[in-house]
Amino acid sequence: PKEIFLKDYRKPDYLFDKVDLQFQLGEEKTIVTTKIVVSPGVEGSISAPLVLHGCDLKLLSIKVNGTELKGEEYTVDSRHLTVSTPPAGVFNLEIVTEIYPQLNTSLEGLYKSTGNFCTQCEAEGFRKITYFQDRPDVMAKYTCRIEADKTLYPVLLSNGNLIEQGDLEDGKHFALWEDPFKKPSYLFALVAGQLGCREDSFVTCSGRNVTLRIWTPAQDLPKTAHAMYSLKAAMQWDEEVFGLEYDLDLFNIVVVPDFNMGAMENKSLNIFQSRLVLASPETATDGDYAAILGVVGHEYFHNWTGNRVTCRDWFQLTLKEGLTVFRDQEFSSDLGCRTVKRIADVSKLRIYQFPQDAGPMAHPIRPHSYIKMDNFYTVTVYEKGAEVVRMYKTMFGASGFRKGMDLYFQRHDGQAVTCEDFYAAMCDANNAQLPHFLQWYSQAGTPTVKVSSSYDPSSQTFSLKFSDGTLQTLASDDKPVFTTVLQFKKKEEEFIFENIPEKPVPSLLRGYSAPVRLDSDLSESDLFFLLANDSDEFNRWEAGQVLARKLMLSLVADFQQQKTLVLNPKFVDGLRSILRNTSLDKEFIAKAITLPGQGEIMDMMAVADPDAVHAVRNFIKKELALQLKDDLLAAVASNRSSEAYMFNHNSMARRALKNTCLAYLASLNEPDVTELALHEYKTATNMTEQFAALLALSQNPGKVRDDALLDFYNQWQNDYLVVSKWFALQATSDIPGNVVNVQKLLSHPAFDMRNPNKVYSLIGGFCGSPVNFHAKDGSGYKFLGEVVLQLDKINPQVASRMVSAFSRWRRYDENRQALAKAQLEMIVSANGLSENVYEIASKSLA
Ligand code: DPP
Ligand code: ZN
Repeated sequence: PKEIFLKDYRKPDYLFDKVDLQFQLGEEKTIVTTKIVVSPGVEGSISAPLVLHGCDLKLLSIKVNGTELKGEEYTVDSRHLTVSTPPAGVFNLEIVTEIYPQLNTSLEGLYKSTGNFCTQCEAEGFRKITYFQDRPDVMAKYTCRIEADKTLYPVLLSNGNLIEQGDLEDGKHFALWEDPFKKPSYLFALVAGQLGCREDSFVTCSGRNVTLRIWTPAQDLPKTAHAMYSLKAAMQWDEEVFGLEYDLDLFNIVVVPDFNMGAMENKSLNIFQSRLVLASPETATDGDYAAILGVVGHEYFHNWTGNRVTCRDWFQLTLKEGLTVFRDQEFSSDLGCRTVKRIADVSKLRIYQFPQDAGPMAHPIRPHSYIKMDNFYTVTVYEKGAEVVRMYKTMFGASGFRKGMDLYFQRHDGQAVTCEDFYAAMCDANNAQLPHFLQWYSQAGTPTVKVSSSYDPSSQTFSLKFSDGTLQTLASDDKPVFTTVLQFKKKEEEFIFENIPEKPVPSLLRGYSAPVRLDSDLSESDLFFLLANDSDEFNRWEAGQVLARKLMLSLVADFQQQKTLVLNPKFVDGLRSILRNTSLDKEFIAKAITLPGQGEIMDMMAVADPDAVHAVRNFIKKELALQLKDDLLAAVASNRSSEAYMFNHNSMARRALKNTCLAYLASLNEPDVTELALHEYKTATNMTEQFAALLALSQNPGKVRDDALLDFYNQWQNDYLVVSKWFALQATSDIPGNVVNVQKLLSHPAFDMRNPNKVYSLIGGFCGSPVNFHAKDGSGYKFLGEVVLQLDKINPQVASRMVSAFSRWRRYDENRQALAKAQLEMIVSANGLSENVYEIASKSLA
């Protein structure tokens, strides 16, 4: 396999000015006719060969200026079609290919999902449709004519505006679409099938009336209301916050069950996997509702950050993804609760991105090289990328950030650009220079920043010394003396604060202002003080997490030395007072009493010990449940509600607190709390509460668990999205020896290896349960090794995501290392392995 490097970037030899596509969709095969107006790329270059990408295509014909090329005038191999001496100047290229969407299980290019045709072209799927310069810096105006059977495929969609439609012979019909905006091939989309739509409209700030349609099989239309609400909210928000308006008269969203990614921002024709559109109170949780809001917003926001201004090459992916994640985070914060959203985003970064950045797949937010680009749609490019964008806003303020965005669009609308262009727009708009900031784009790894403080009462000065890192913000205690942004630029820097009458407790890195590990000399009592008093709610939560992490690590050491575990009573008191504090937001309380995940703790150990971490986390959970039982019971009782389901922060916060408390209680596995959980399960009127009760009940092996799981399946067996949750719940379970159950579920009639969502739920879910995936006997590793090879034959992108679970194998003890390594070696040496899986597995072994 060939590795591709950023430093080798060259401009394309040819430009494509206009692309006309014609699809004849059939049951056995599809014929694609591509007409391209080609012009020389670099001025003055003389007839370089025209190299087109292509994959799994059957070439039927190729014409230049209307004349069929002879055999010696072009070459075809499994990846390219090369026209050796194209004419000088502008010419017409016409290529006809035959493809087989019904056999395409990779879900890239054109494929079928439950009888409908759809496409996924990012990053390099367009080359599975036709021969093309399939790279984002080749931007063209497209038309797309679709012909298909009218009964089987009554709805025919592509990007842009519908220009013409009509009937043809033999029961066929056609539709002709034209997209007036230039776009790269990865934003092309086509959908054909039997779909109904929910229609609504939005009037933009300049008075454009936009028709909004969400397409889905007719029976699911009632479940599209929340997605439509989210879309309109996103359109409004982008106008208000960034002055960005939608630019066409039609915006379509199509729902498909089989989709590799979450969703795709194709110009005016977004395609989503069902989970991220379909919701009803009975079938979707608050988490699902929030995810839908965020992702519908995310894909809509790409219309400007991604589509109008796109990436020069795939190394720049974070240019559009980091920025668009940042935008969707802000959108969700503005519509919900900022602190709670920030806590969720930072947790995600810590749980998923930090480990990636410390392992063999570590890469900068702008990678230097890749074998398969699909492998770089990562938490680093997305989530850490969003943190880097957030730092511009921290440094320049909201209005400075907005100025930078305005300048970015003013300079680059209609272009394919780089991360430096974004950086330059931000700096120029603010007349600023950020000399070291570009390092965030080129360096992998999470910086650790050490902070030491000292107070001198005689001179009333307080000093903070930072070493080894990046950027800091600082503020003071509950009656903030002041809040200030300190830019930390050198290897070591000291900041002195004068006229400080008494020793302050610094509240550092407020709102988590830089993606670093903070190693401060704050004492335990400082941290308890911040947990009780910090006026920055994020840092209040953070203080509790720092305490919990320290506590868990020390108990893990006790466990390993077979000492009796004792829970620090101050910690219990701290959480009790949070739980009793009626002035705090309820979802904040839920987050503040939730312990750091097992992965976070393992991440901090020299040798990760899943058994010890699991035992300690369970010990603390039960101990807290025991000691706070009355408060937890009271919280469950007082947070029941008979109101109809509402998607708003207060209702969601109430449910979050109730569900968190119920989970604590059920961990006690005592008859009264089991009874309570069963009661909550049976009386729940929405999925958020029903599923939380099921989760609570399923913590403890036994008949109650088995009955509840069966009951849930029986109730929801006809709803594949709820069934996916049922798979995920069992897959992630900590119950001993769960691999046997998960293995069995692979042959459950509702499971389907070809559906990514089910694979992510069941197999991905299993790998997320440290105690079972890392089982000492290697059973978890063996399970995954076998499944990866099976999956790879069906869908390399999905297989590659699954094999990533092995990547941190060196973090474990020697015995586990040997077992995991054996699986990776078995995978790497398998016949016909995809490049996707090869890249992850071989880099993991390197
Ligand atoms: N569809 C993916 C996303 O929006 C890739 N662009 O992030
Ligand atoms: Zn995106």
